[in-house]
Amino acid sequence: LTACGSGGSSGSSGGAITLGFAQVGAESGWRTANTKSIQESAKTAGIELKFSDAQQKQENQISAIRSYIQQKVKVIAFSPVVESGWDTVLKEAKTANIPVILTDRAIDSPDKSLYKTFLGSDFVAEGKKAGEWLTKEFGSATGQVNIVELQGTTGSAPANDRKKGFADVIAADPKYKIVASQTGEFTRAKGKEVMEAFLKSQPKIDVLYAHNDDMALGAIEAIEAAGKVPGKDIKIVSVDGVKDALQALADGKINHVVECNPLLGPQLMDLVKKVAAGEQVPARIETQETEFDQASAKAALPQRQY
Ligand code: GYE
Repeated sequence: LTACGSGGSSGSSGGAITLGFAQVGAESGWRTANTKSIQESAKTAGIELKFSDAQQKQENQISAIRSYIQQKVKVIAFSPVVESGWDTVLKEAKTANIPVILTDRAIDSPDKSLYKTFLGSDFVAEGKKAGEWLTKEFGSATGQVNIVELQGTTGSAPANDRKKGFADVIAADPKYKIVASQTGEFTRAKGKEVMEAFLKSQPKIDVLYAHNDDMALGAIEAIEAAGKVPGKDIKIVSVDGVKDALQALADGKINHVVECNPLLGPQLMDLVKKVAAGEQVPARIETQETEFDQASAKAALPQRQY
């Protein structure tokens, strides 16, 4: 046995910051990339990560947060599955003096003292970008433009905000009409299922707006199965920018993709260190992102990590 002089080698008790992270689930390619980014950057930053997957259920996230409070982690971070209903559990964290960081999705609580910062995208801006692409693409169309919309998880910030941003832009011209809009829960399977129903109930669909790529990719299967050509008979715009969607864009099956960056891990770990040290952090940190058309998707694909 060696003397204890070098210390610290026995792992977690050597002063490493413990972070409890309550993830939404594994519903999409975006989410998988986000989880990987968080796990890898925690490791790089020397932060001890306790990670849970809520399978898109708020009650699971609440119990994960409660267990992190009980375990006395140093910092809690989470991506809230829906916007409402967090005050009680966040007050419990506050009482226990555990700082909370929101990542990716916001909450609608007016009490801003319940969390230190919110790191993530501007989802209203993303919806607007999708709407702007559409109004350009169909600018010279003379008749009514029939739009179907696949919404994200009901009550989630990205579903609410992407719907709103898009609606605000297309409201400028009454020829744009959302003829059907339903949740596809941000998954491929549900996107396919709901698109099948849209294709049966709607005699004429000009364009699909999907709140994420996975639902668009599921919908493409439904469109092809119905004997139609995605990207031509029905134009498609979606949000995220995962590899499979950029490939579909390069292949002409999707027409436009608005990027939402899932690689939040490194920035999150910086914030964790700062709030653990009691430092002030900005109340809102926005992610930088772009948009893809066919040419830029082809250019981006070889280096795309997710
Ligand atoms: O767009 C979707 C995922 O909250 C931004 O959640 C995230 C969204 C993302 O399931 O693919």
